[in-house]
Amino acid sequence: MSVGQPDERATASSHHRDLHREPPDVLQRYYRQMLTIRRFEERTGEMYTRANIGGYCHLNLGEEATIVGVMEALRPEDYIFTNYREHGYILARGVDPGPVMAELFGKETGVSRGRGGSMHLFSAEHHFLGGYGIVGGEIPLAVGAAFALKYQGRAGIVLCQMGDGTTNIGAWHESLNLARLYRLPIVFLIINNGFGMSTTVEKGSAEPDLFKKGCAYRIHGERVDGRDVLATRNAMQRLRERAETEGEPSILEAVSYRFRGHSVVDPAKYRNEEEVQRERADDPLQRFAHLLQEVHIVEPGWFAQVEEEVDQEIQAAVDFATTSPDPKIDDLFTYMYATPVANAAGRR
Ligand SMILES: Cc1ncc(C[n+]2csc(CCOP(=O)(O)OP(=O)(O)O)c2C)c(N)n1
Repeated sequence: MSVGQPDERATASSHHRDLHREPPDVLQRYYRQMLTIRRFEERTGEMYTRANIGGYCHLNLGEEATIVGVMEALRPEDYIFTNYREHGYILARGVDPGPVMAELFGKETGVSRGRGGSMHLFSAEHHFLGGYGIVGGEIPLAVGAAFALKYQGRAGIVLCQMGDGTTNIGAWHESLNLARLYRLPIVFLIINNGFGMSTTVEKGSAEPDLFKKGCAYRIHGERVDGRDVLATRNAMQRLRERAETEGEPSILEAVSYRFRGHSVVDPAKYRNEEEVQRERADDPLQRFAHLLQEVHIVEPGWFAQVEEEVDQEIQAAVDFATTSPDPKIDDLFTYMYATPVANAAGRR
């Protein structure tokens, strides 16, 4: 498996000296956001096994540094499209954990009014345009949004997130072609967490260096250590700038490891325990905590305090979701489509 051992020449990662250049409050914010995603996902897994959440549910455990890194590089005018493994992205975009958890519970107070669930989180106000359950489904839509930005002469770019397995889907290749032909302001973010369900990158892709897969379309690609929040943010900032000012679409491959199974119900029997333990030992959150401690950016007791605050925040989200009302049966088809659909209620 090449995950965790990305091509050194192509992989950027940060060091102690990089930390000294950053304001301490910024670094503390990054840690807090990563911890929020970690705790949110752990509680989500628990809520699923308690049958408070139904349907499909995929967690971002192990991908927290990538998420915070890329989202911190974006601006409010940018738009985000993701696959179904998106809880962390919408939290990092600034949406409260309460309405996100309520959506997973299928409640009326959820970000998609409980009609979407885990795979279809959405907030137009935050320019967060989903959450898609069809592998690769988000990609042509993201390219369309990038086209609209350019056509309307608006500022901003589109971030199009996907998994490693998605790079074998035809729609991605068609989208890359159009993105470069029209010189659209878009960054394609590949989360290389090692697996598309149970299939390794090497078994699924003839070119396992995924960041190179845009070469047929003359699209620049880079690989970054996705467990390194600063390296990921820096790479994303550069590529964002290129997309906006030069109309150069690009690919960013962030390498990490999926700490749990594909979805919450997958026992992941296809991986051996030794590999899982080895990869978990390089936990992005712990790695960042050690760096912060080594460069004396936080006071003793700070981690425990943040831990407590985040736990309380996520508990409040769970309480909000638990006490929120279900959608009314008569309303179940409301908000499903932008325009009226004939006999929608009759299909109940
Ligand atoms: C078009 C389509 N084919 C198959 C599936 C079933 N499926 C769901 S997730 C998945 C694997 C995708 O893996 P990857 O792109 O690496 O994303 P990750 O789950 O690692 O985030 C597959 C095959 C689907 N949802 N849509």
